[in-house]
Amino acid sequence: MRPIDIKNVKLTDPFWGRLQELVRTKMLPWQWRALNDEIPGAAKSWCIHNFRAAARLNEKRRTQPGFREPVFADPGFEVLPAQGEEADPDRFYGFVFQDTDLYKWLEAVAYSLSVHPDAELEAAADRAIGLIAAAQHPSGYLDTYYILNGMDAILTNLRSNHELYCMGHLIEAACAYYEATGKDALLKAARRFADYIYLRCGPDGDRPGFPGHEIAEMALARLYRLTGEARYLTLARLFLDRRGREPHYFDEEEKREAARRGQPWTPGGPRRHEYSQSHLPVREQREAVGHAVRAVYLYSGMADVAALTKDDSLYAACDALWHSITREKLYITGGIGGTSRGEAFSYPFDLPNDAAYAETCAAVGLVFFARRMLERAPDGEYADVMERALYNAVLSGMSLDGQSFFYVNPLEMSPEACRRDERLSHVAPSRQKWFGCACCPPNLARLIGSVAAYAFTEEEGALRLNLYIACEIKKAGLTVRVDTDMPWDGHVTLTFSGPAPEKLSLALRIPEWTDPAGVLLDCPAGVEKAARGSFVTLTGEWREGDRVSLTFPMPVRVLTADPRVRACRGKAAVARGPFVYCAEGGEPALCRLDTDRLSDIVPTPIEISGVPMAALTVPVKKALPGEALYSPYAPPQEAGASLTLIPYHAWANRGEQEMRVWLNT
Ligand code: FUB
Ligand code: ZN
Repeated sequence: MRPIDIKNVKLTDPFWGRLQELVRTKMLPWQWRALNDEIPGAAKSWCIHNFRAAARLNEKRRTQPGFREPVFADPGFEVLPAQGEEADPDRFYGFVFQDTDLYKWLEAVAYSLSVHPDAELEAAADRAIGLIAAAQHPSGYLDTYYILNGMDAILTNLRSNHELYCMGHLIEAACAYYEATGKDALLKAARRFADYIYLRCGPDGDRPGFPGHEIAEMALARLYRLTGEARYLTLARLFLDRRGREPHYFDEEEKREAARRGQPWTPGGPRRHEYSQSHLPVREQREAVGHAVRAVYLYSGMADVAALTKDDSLYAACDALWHSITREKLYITGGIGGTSRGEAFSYPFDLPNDAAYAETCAAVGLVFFARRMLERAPDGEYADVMERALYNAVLSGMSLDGQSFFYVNPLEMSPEACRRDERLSHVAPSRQKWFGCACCPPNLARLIGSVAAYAFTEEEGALRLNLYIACEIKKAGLTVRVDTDMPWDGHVTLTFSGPAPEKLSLALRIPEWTDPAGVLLDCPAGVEKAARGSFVTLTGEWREGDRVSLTFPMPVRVLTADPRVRACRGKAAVARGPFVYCAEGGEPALCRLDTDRLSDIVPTPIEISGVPMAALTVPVKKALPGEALYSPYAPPQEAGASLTLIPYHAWANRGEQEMRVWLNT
């Protein structure tokens, strides 16, 4: 099955509708200003600056006879103006992958335009696309870092310098923009770049490498689906197949560079290629390792290529990697990446709560991977994990007003520890307006904007609801209206309309957070019901006025972790529906859940930043401060108290306060 075309879905959902409107009216304009370095006090993006500089340079190339190309003198991974110096309008600044911030922004704009025409936004996007096209090198190559710093060094450092990552994001944006608007200027630029890369990195190219930071694989698969051009799929597959082969391409690259500099080559540690998931051929990979964003982007690309080439060995690796993540390396929030060292997966069950990395982009990438696994098989586990990540680790990446962002999403945060503990220097106590490395904010915008493609999958004659989001779905001649009060309560009604009866097989997910025995399903007579894993399938002919109603009990759940997760020993987390809850304020470190009174936990309405949601008040025992640092053991002196828990994604919207997901018991 394939994701639904989001143009066929009209969201009416208060939860996701608010978020999409926030993306359109606040985040996209805010991010546009950020890309133009117009937000006072925020880290500079340099993104538009770089494209402008590259466009000017191209103009000189075209018009100045005897123009001298810049010669690459490695300016580093992040280039900033020297202390006290003015920025040079013709130089590249920022991280090597800075271009991608604009591409992600454009992709998010495309999704927004797909469902909500906005002439002003589209005009701004078209201007940005004009700038991108002007910045493209005459060869088709397009990465402003090298265009400005020296084309002589392109494709010499695939391990680190992100050119193929830039291409991947460009392709994603181009496909989305074409699908949304029918305009092909960006698609042409993306295809020219991809064609150039095919020449250099394809089967007969002189640079037979693969991306150090994945995304090109899934992007090329998308470009192949859109254009039908086989070489894009060939290239995607080559990028997968070349990983983990000896001699290792990245070692060879480094050797060449060392030789050029007249230096000896010394290999890094034996696990050095785990970081980029190139330590083993992809079909032999079984454990999720290395940089977490790269990993889940790779696994998504593997699933795409597996689907397109019917490659079961690739799917087998996807299955194993999925299990490695979900059985051993997944935070309860759906975050991934247990260590800040290399922004990476740690070893199994190493999921520290305060030192968690759990980058927003990694959770976004896990949603990508989950969706692709779900396209292959209606296994509710994929949808459960997708939902867990989406409603928790992804959304915690942004403030409720959409104007500040977390890069790192810990499950426990003490403002004092953040300020004073060097080991937690990667953890921020509050969201930031922007980042020098701003991968996360536009990733959020593009995912929120396309959420319908994750909620609904389809094929001819079949529609699957992975998530329940209020909307109207057009499916052939039918319109299916979904009314629901999810994510806060578990009622769903589907109402059908259409000029003539139509056959449709409808798969509805039974979420893992419900009590399956209590699920109530009511559907028209004559419709066949069948259980398929965690989906119930209703097959029949649907006609005007037909209704299906579903009620999922949404109990408060008190959860525990596998005892091997040392950070969670003796702790419990509280969840309801798709949301994981956290305590914010109230000195949660001093409290323990009063486990005799768990049935007292009931949802109560609360507003945070003007956004209504459900809080949970939990009874706790709160320890009184001791008289000495150490004393002979005696049961702790405690007083009865309560803690107000809020959905995890909504933390840090009320100032800096201690936060924790896992409560003592
Ligand atoms: O390397 C590009 C992006 O920057 C990664 O995906 C993020 O983890 C950040 O390192
Ligand atoms: Zn990120």
